[in-house]
Amino acid sequence: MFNHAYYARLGLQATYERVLAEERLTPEDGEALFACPDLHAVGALALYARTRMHGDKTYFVRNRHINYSNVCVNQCRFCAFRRDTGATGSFTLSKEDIITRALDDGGHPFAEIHVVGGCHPDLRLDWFEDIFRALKKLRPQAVLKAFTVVEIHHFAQRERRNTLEVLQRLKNAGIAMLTGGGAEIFAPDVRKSICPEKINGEGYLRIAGEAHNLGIAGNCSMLFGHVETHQDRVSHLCALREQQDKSGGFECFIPLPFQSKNNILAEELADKASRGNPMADSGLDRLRTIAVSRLLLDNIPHIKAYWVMLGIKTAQAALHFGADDLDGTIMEERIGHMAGAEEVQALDRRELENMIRDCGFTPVNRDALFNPLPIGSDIV
Ligand code: V47
Repeated sequence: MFNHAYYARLGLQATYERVLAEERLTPEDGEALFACPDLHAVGALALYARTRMHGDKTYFVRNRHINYSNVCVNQCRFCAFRRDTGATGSFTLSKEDIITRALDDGGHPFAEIHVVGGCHPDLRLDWFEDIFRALKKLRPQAVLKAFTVVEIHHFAQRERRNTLEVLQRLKNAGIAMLTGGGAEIFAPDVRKSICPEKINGEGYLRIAGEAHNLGIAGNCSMLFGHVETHQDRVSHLCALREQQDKSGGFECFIPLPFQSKNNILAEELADKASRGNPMADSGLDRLRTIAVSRLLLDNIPHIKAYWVMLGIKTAQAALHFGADDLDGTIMEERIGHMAGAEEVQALDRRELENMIRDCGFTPVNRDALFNPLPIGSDIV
């Protein structure tokens, strides 16, 4: 069924030919894939591209997320996590709390320690440097992954330094990788309406490029399913692809479906939905977005099906729609759960492996940088 003639009937003949010839897709291809009525035809192309890159491998990581604080100077309208200093529900962990969480690994070091919070008004860069140095000493095997580009910009502004200096200091303290959050949607009008204080798209990409040039890898992401259009998604993906051509440090792309509880944006959208919002969230839209991401991002090795925000069942289906990574054990997560994510807080290694095998793929235990780890290494 999924042959040349069928794609020609769908108006996707040129796209189909480009995928088979391993040629770069155009933004118009991306938009045609979003408009195509047959989701399976789009998914089949993404599965083809995913299989060419990774065979039947699906990656997972034994990791621990640590949210150091939810106090944040920004007021992103989609965020259910942030609080003002001293507000009900605000928290800031002590250095000791952070280290205790990272060491709570049953004696089997996590392959990734993932540290994010908000743009805190008071916590200084040297406070974090001490923590990362201590963690690196106590768990030299763990890859330290911390902050988004947005926090790098925040430290630079707050401490009157340039972003390169902030990045170099974090690298010296042991950070190997930046996390992928904070990209949201680059389209200036949408960005201004959903996260007005956040650094703009050009700034995001510039700092990501600086990190890559210093040898700090990173992930990248897109927050979708709110007020953006398909065209905004395609432009966002193409901007990431262009940056990757220049600096090459993005390991993985994470499509983050908007979680619609406890945030102002969700309230506004609920109001619109009652009047027939065409962008209303659906599982099928999530799968399609993952597939189009795989097809457009030909130079970013991995696509993550983040089970926390997609839900476990959709994350499993996503492995057939272009994703090749499930993220990991997580242990504790607040950003998605406070915004309505309904999955458990943690999965263990066996559960992740079974999820992958049940879908017909071969699990690969990895570290944060996607280096495969030896079979049988460390059980949690
Ligand atoms: O930066 C916030 C997003 C991000 C909502 O790098 C929301 O491997 C949906 O970036 N609905 C944090 N998304 C999560 C993140 C991440 C997660 C897992 C792995 C990695 C990685 C990165 O979550 C934020 C923001 O973009 N976010 N609120 C919401 N209501």
